[in-house]
Amino acid sequence: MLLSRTDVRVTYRILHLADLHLDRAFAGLGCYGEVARRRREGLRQALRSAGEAAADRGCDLVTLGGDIYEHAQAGLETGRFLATLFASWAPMRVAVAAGNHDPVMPGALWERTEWPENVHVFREPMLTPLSLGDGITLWGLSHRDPAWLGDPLDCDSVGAEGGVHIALFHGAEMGSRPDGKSIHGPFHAAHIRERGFSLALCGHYHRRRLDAATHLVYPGSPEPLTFDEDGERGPVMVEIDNNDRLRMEPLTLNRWHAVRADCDVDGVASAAEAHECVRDTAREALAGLPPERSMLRLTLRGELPTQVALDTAVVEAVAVDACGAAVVRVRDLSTPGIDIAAAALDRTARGAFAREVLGALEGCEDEHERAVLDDALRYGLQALEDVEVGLR
Ligand SMILES: [Mn+2]
Repeated sequence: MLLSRTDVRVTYRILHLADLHLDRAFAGLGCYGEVARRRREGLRQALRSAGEAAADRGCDLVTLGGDIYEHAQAGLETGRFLATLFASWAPMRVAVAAGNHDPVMPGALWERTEWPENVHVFREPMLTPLSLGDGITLWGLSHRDPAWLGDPLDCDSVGAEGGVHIALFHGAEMGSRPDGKSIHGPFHAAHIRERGFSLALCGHYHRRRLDAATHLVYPGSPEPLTFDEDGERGPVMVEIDNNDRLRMEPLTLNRWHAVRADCDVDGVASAAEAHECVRDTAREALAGLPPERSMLRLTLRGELPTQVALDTAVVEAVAVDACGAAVVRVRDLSTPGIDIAAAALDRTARGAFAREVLGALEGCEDEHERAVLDDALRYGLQALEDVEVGLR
């Protein structure tokens, strides 16, 4: 009896992640010592969890879209951690396209570490093919220095001979660049399909983006690295078949949370009243989240009467006490409730001071200089009114 062959596999499963930033210092977040160490261990845990999720879902391949570690901080031990973990994922394959934080340059872990057989590191700064079998080809490239500015999609069209083609690289999609985000590997999403790719698995932008129209995937950073990186995070699961059918599913696996909240201290009568307001805001902001793995940035807003002096460090401690967050950072953007125009009319030293600073402000075009003068006016008028000066 002839058996008809119906078991030809047509679906290929990939778990894609990027921008893990292993060994990050986290000082910019106000994380030091123990908390910073927990955050760094959390990044390693995120990679372990990604591998487990890939295995659970029957993935054939894990793709890494760059910035997996930070070159300046990462040591050989991080290379060993990666090599051991990747080896444990076999028979799943692992494909690496390095980014601007972990470029393939002399001394890079991608160069110094001995990688297990299931790992493929793309080393060229132009898209190079790796056959995945079943007519599917992965094209990857790596940044070779931290300031590479080439266009990853500046290449000939692929796919003239058929098959499914997937691109893997770290780059900045120019049609959707967030304000102020650095340009490393600039490209345009429209070129993905134009160059014959069914899909581009990318890294660089830390916010998740799955674009069904252009077939562009940014998984985002799997754990929040700044206060702006709020919301659900994790790798993206991609299924692609021989007929170019594509399905994308973002996974939410983050264990840490970044939260931003505004606290309105307008017109509070005392520091105690402001602190009460801070407590309420902090508790509300962290509702439902694990406080020991949450980082809160609290912004004070509103007009603060001059007799109320708020010390940022004290406000941070008050918020930590109230909500138990691992990290609280306070930004004081409140304005002093001082009638500056009236103060400038005083026939006192305070009036003379106000006139002097207002005069300097009038002729000042430099933004930084203006901010300094604004602070001088605020602190000076508080001090000369004989109230306690709260530093922000
Ligand atoms: Mn990054």
